[in-house]
Order: sequence, then structure tokens, then C-alpha cells
Amino acid sequence: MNRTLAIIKPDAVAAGKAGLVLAHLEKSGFTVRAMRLTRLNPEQARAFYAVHTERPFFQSLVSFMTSGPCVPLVLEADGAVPKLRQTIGATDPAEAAEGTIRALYAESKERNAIHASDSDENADREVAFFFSESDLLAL
Ligand code: 3AN
Repeated sequence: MNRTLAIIKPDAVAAGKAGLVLAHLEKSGFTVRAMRLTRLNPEQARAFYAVHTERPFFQSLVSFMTSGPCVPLVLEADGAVPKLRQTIGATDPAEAAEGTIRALYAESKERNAIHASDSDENADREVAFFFSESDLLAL
């Protein structure tokens, strides 16, 4: 079993779609190992997306990610990282495959409903960003 980090983003939470996104994740075969509702402050959002610091959309991304509550989740499955990337679809909802979470719930390339780690290495870093090992012992 492998772990990955997802974040149900502020657009989906504000639209009342957090439950639908969570149901989609469970239906897709992920087990939730940890979950909470939180609101990132700008320092946290900048640190989480540090890899994008030089990108033109960085300030806007930080502003969006701090605009309201989000739901970080630790998800477990065989091959969790690639499986979740497939389940959420492409960054741009216009390019996301039919039936993926972003095709169903994302508004735009920025307001795209859900984050998912893109490698096992980043999954470990991102899980540790939000959760301690003791948070992961629920099962
Ligand atoms: P993904 O979330 O699919 O891994 P990344 O890592 O390229 O995509 O981008 C991180 C986040 O930055 C995206 N989820 C999205 O919110 C935002 N983003 C990416 N590309 C753009 C863009 N061209 N314009 C606005 N926001 C973007």
C-alpha cells in the first residue's frame, strides 16, 4: 500500500462539493487515513507551493489557496500517487478526461477543485506538511 496527499481546494469546499469529491475518492478505491478542515495562511501556501515561486500565477495561486477552508487528506491505495493523478484528471478541466474529479467539479486551471501529489517523494513531503505520524494511526 502507498500513500498520497490530496487537498480538496477552497473552490470545491465553498461550492459545497467537498462531500461529493470525497465520495468520488472513496468510490475510486482510496482509503482515507487522515483528514481535516483547515485554512492556509499565506506563509503556509507559499511554502506548500514553493516549487512554483517563479511562475506567473504564483501570487494568484497563493491568494486562491488562502481564500477559504480546504480539506487535506491522506489517501492510501496500491500505487496511490499515479492512481490519484488519474482519478483527478489534467490540471486544466477543459483537458481533463471525462468522469475525472476535475472534469466534474473544477472551474478553471487555477480553481481546479483538488490537489494531488505528483511523486512518492513529494507525497511524503506533503503528507508531513499537514499531518504527523500519530495522525495516521487511525486504522
Ligand atoms: P497539478 O495541480 O495538476 O499538479 P501544477 O502542479 O502544475 O498542477 O500546478 C499547481 C497548481 O497551480 C494547480 N493545481 C493550479 O491551481 C495552479 N496552476 C497551474 N497552472 C496554472 C495556470 N496556468 N494558471 C493558473 N493557475 C495554475
